[in-house]
Amino acid sequence: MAKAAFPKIKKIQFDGPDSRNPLAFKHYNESEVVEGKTMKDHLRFSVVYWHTFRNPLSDPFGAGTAVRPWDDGTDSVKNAENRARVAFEFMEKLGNPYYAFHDRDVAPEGRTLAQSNKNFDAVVKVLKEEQQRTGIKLLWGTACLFANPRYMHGAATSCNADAFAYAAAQVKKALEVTKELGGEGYTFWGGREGYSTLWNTDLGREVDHLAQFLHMAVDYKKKIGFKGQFYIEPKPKEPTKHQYDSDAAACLNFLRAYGLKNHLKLNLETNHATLAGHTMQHEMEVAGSSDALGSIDANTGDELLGWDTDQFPTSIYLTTQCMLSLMKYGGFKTGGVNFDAKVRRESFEPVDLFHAHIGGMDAFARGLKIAAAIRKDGRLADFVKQRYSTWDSGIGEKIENGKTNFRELEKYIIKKGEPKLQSGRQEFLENLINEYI
Ligand code: XUL
Ligand code: CO
Repeated sequence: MAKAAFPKIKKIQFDGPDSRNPLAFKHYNESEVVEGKTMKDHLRFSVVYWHTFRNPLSDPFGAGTAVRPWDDGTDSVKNAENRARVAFEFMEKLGNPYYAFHDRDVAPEGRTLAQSNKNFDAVVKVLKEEQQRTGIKLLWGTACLFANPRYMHGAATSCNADAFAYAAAQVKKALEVTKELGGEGYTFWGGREGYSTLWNTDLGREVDHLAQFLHMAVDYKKKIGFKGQFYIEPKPKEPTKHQYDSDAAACLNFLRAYGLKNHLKLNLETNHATLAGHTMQHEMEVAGSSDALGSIDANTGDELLGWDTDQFPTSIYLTTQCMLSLMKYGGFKTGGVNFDAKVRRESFEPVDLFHAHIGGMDAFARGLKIAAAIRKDGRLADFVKQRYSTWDSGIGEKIENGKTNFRELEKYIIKKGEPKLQSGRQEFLENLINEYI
């Protein structure tokens, strides 16, 4: 094995809530059982390659600040192979069971597609070895269809058919690699699948193309026998002004309209939800109630900054909401808590990568424990059940079963008179949640 990249850092241990060791878990105890399942299996934590190992921590006003002593600064395959080993050293020490990548995060793009595929294969060989050595698995793979200038107008929704074809070829390879590495899923995030101005855009035609693209991916998945779950990841804007897969509801409408609903679930991201003017809880409920809750990209935005800051999640209120919705819909099947998050530009040292992930994992472990306690308490669920009780019998039951009509309802209400008013008890419920936070 190569020289250790994090020689001073030992395997991160669970030390318990009273520990003052910054490089220990206070709440994430992977073998602790909650509601009959270990924390490890509930949360299925995943580290993202693009932020954790590739983000230089630049912003529009300044150069990258990240200090990554193992990186020789070149775009060589050798450097990429070495970085892959470093990534696994990091993850082994952190103790996350999964990771995720884009094709171009792990290996440099070549001058031709054939060269890019060759570079990719070389690094995939290392990833495979490291997966076998450590037992860390691929949560999902994806292709970067937004960084190269050829995709400036989008990939599957580009005005140019050759750009579409290039993207298809790239996804074909990424699917093959994801299968080869035993990936449990594959994500489609529409990096530039949207528009910047409608003056030059045939919106209907572009959305049709996106559906054709996904149908071809579904066909190819079957052809190669890839069994992983497909996800679509909503985001309303950035980099484009408007993205077609803008939120969970828009994605579901698109998937249903084009006969894709059975083939893709949603990969929801907190900061994308807030950019869309929703909460993550809203997005998870929209997906969950349509049996489409697949995986989550766990991060958070900043209340005062209006863009996708992709910060690590630290709010216990947020993680509790996520875990309550997740558990309500039966937990992850193929997905996980994927930290699509980056350290901030000022946190440029390698150790900051550990602090960030430990914090995110502990925040979710607390969210899990709190959600389990709220579920055990039962008052929240009871309240919601009681709130809808008029639907459980009588006229409500008849309506739900499609056994009545407007004429009967008119007769019913003439006899019955005004509905009984009921309080929503929002403050009571907020207080109840705070009993557990
Ligand atoms: C971008 C984003 C992506 C996807 C994968 O905002 O979230 O990193 O998760 O392409
Ligand atoms: Co994401």
